[in-house]
Amino acid sequence: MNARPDSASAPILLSDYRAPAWQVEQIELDFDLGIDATQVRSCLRLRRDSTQATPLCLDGEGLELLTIMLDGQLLSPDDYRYADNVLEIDHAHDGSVLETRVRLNPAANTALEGLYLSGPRESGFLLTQCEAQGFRHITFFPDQPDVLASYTVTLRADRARFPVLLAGGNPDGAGDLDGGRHWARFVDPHPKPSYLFALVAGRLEKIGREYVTADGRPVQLVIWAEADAIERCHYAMDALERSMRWDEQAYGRNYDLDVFHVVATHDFNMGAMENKGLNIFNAKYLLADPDSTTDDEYRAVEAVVAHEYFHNWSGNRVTCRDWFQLSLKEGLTVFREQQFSADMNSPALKRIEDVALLRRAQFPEDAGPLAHPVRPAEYREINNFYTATVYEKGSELVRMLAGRLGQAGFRRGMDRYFEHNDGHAATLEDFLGALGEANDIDLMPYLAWYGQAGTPRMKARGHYDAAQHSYTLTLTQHTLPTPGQAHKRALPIPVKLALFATDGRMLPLHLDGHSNALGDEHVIVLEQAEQSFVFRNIDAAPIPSLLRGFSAPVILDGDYAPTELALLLRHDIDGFNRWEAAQQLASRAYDALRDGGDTTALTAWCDALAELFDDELFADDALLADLLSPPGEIELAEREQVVDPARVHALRQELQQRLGARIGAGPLLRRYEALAAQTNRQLDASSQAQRRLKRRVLELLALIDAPAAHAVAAGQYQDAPSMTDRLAALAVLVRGNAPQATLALAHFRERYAGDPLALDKWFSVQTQLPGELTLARVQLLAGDPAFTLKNPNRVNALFGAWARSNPAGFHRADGAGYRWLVQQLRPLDALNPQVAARLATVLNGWKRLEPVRREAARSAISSLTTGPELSRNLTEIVQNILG
Ligand code: 0A1
Ligand code: ZN
Repeated sequence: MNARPDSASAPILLSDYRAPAWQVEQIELDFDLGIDATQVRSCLRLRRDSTQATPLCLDGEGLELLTIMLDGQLLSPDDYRYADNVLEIDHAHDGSVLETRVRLNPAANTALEGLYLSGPRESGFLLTQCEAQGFRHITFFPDQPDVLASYTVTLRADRARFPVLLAGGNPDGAGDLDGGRHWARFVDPHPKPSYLFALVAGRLEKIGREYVTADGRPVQLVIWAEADAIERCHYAMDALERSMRWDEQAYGRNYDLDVFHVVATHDFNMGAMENKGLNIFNAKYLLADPDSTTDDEYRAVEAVVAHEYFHNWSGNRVTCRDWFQLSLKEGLTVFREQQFSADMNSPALKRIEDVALLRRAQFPEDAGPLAHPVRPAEYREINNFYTATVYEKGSELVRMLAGRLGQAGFRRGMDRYFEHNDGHAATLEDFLGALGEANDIDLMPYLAWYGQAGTPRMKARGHYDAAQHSYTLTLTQHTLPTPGQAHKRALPIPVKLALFATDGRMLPLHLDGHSNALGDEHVIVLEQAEQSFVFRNIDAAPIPSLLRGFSAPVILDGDYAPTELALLLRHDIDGFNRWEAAQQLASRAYDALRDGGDTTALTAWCDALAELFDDELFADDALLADLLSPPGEIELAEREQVVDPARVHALRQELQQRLGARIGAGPLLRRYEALAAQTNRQLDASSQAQRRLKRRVLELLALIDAPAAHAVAAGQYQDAPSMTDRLAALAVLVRGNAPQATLALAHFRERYAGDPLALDKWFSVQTQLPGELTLARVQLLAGDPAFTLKNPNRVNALFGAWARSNPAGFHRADGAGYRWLVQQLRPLDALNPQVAARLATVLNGWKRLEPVRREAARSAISSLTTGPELSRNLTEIVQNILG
């Protein structure tokens, strides 16, 4: 239903939750599949909660109702009402069987929610997306996650047009029908909520593998894709097998059906979907080969395959009571994936990558008008709440709990959580309760984290008392108000710490209140607004290494001298905190450039990194690449009261120039050549690390000797054996507006014309043109024949990459960027409200822009509040952003 921004529908409140009056014990679904017309017959066996007098109400959106039968009787319109997306039926009782028939038009479904067509009508295939509320676009049903039913699904279709028929659950027969048609049936033995239903039908190829679970169940693993992509699914198959083994070993969780299907589509609103037994993936997170996939994308494929697989327990076997509990499955599953990826790759690099994402995507969300708690108290459109806060901050909260319990305790708690809630729709209280009870610890104080928006700011101040040989660490916390939450409370903040002597040694910790020595690393918990911790037997003022491994999602003000940060950067053995010291030092160097005057931090940052760069004993190329990267423009902007994105960009460029100059063009070039001599397309850690450092070295070189770097990049582009090297070179050419860029872009376009995922990169990379040049290029690309608003990946590759990854290019002082983006939002919203609403969130930070841009952004966003109606999705985002 459409709504005007000024007449928004009433919000849904967590406090209004009531257990459903009607349950569905069993659902039989019959699909008669066609591209323009699909008929769905659904048969529900109902259970009524006798304590509630509520009439039977089923959700249904955009359904063409054909017939309704209740207990074998055809209903007349007097017996039901279908209005405002609710079907209300009279005379149903406990044990009633309700049969409805509806007709759908999948080809007309551009919102990609419910049943839709992926690809051209002649050759594309049909598929479903039901989370969060897509099932109501398929049939009438109480479409909420606390209604768990057993599914029997029968698909019928023309055999030539739809040779492959799939649904979730185990196969339960298939055969021919008259007239060139065929059928297939699937039965899911595990009751599930409607959002986990899925079907797929069309011409698809497969790769398969047999897997035997730790408890001895043989499982057919099958990945399906269109013919031109199927050979690019082998990496995902390996990743799936690794994920299944890991979940058995790390959590004792076995797979529970005889088949596990995975399908790739190019038309998908999100990353992937964990439908029971039939995962559906955005092709971007499933297909991989060295010629078209970068190293970062390989890791993303592995992570998303694992994430969806892990949902089988954290989400499917134990699901959510209501959508407010979304982080119960998402935060937990992100955390499980992060653990898995850390085990498969480098733990330090994974942590750096995840924290960088948190800071880039979640901290700004938490600091702006869209801030919301990990468990929101209200929403209007649930699809707007698949956010970095629910996912990434949600994962950080699980990490804190896991840290509090220790490895064995967390496993004990998770075992209890899965056992006690298996087959149920649970809440965050159930989760914290199970973890706590299994360990005899009250974890309920951590619930406050789930209900409070905003990133806590923690200050640390140290005082050394030479006479007492003691060091007092005083921690304070404060969280700024967020929309609807003026007053914040103190949260339990676990701070993992170590103390370093000035020679780089870690000191043994003797903390007041603890009789025994604590080793050289310990977790203290800040529970109040201010608390002090006293360490004894300390012979000289130490340097604290705080929040090791990023033990809590807070913003730390550590009051360090630049030399202290430089010491941690050299000596900390916690890889994450080493990087963190470099980030802090770079931020201070940035402040120095911005404010003029004292350049101690800038010098300390450059010197420390130049020393590491030259240190032949420092062998971790990937970590070195990350150490050499200052915080991104979005993170640096978060430090400013008033943001001028062009100035942030210029200062960050200057910062990197200073670093490049300090290391020197000669050493950079020599290092580049040494790394380039090892070039290959292997995926092992050291080959990936070599490519990562090579890219960083080339980027630094481009800032101090552009002609030399561009010549090198042009050569690298031509000779690159992998997409990682090719795209890195192309990005350097485009960002530097190098003369060689034109030819390389033309070559790339031609070479990858038939590969949508590679073509997305061609669109994205050009959004990185510097400054004023960007908008004209983005406009030109929007008119390219390969551009379409109908494909979410393409929209994100162009508009998303422009607005998110090139702030200086997007935030033009004349406001032309905002006006043009807003113009695109209207037609996009008419096609696909989810994608439009998500894209609109790029304007989240407008209130902190400098006055000229702020006014331009406000006026552009406000223009959406008049004129033709917007979707509920976009309406909610626009209203909240305007505040
Ligand atoms: N549960 C999926 C994410 C997802 C959410 C909504 C979707 O459609 C609107 C699709 C996917 C996950 O966490 O992977
Ligand atoms: Zn998920």
